[in-house]
Amino acid sequence: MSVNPVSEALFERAGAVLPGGVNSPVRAFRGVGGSPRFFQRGHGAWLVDADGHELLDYVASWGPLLLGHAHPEVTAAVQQAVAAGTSFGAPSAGEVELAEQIVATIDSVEVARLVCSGTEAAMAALRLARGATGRDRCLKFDGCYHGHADSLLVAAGSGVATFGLPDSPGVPAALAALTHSLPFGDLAAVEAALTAYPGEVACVIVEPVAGNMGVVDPPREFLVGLRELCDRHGALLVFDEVMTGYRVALGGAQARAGVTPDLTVLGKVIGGGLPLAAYGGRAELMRQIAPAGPIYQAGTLSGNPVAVAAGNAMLRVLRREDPYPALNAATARLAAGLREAAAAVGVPVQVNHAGAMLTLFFCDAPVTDYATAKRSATARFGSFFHAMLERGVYLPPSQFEAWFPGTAHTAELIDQTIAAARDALAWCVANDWPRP
Ligand code: KE4
Repeated sequence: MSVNPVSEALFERAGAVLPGGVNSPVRAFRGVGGSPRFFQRGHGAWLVDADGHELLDYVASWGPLLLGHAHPEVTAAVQQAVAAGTSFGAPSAGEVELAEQIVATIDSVEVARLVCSGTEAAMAALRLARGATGRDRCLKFDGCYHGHADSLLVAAGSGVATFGLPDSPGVPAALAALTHSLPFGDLAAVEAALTAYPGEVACVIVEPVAGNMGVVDPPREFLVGLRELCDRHGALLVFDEVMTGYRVALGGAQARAGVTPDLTVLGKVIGGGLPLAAYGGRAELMRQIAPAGPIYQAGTLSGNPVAVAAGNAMLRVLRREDPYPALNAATARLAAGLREAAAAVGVPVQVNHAGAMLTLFFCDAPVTDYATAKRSATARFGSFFHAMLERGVYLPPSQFEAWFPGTAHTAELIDQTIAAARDALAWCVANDWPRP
């Protein structure tokens, strides 16, 4: 007898009308097995699934909900905005305020453009880099994800400086060949690629703290080195801070590292859970974007008044309350507790964290890039994921994702999570890591 009959029935229906029954692949539980939970509401650090189970949520809508579900100020701002209409297709004061808040908090951004998703923002930043430099190639890193635009859905080629290969059917090989995917953290590989294609590389795009291979916080020297190499070779440095922006620090990973990119991609937190993202940088670069300049980018719902109301409320709270010292301490406490819980049952794990993002890897050696991340025992993660779910804790359903603590994860809830992990790990070991 299923304990999730409503979720399972909904998933059955969804499968008939949605690819894989979901609107984004990672939600389908393919990485952990079993049938995904459907949810009906959230409050604070909690989600309530379709069958009424309350779950302690570490997905946080994949990062946006740094202030938890249904934060009163965000909810009130959205309710007030939506009562005035859902969209004008014309400028509104809220989008000016949000751009001003971004400029006031992300030092490298003088001008920003609002869009609806991180994919859109990264795609536009890449087009701007190509248009501004007159160059076509770009460099990215294995394990970093920048949304699903064709030029960024590219896997590493065989050699360090060889062409990228499509990472999905439908991505033209000729386009993928203009993107080179290199080992994360490998400055020599970056220099080799820049040297192999002199004057051809428009930009280097990087997650300054990786979250999409699981969390990998590179040495600061890596980011400093990218800055120096980009300057030496005339390429633009693009920080994809969709995940790290306003999560690892108010000023993003760039403030935390003290490294200034030419362009910054933002999303998630700045939308407070609504479809909103942005890209920005120096005025002389951004003013090349239409209609100020010739590089085209547009969007029906860009700067949507309801979405920017959520974003403005989020950033007002973050700038007023400075939750980052407490968020960093809570995440570090969770990391230490998870390490102790695993050690208590003799399970080798690596727990990487930065700011308010964390990943527990079932791996016996440090995880410093995608190659080492892929050494993780993903089957063990699947067992652990379900054991935690049964103990009321909802983790991201993939070994290669980040957990997202927020301001609603109190010390008591962090301790509750650690206790659940201790019990779940012991159960997994005693039952030889069962699959769902
Ligand atoms: P969206 O298009 O999903 O809004 O943003 C794409 C994106 C860009 N850059 C970074 C660093 C990102 O992490 C993302 C999206 N992150 C994933 C989670 N790893 C979103 C979850 C999903 O795909 O459903």
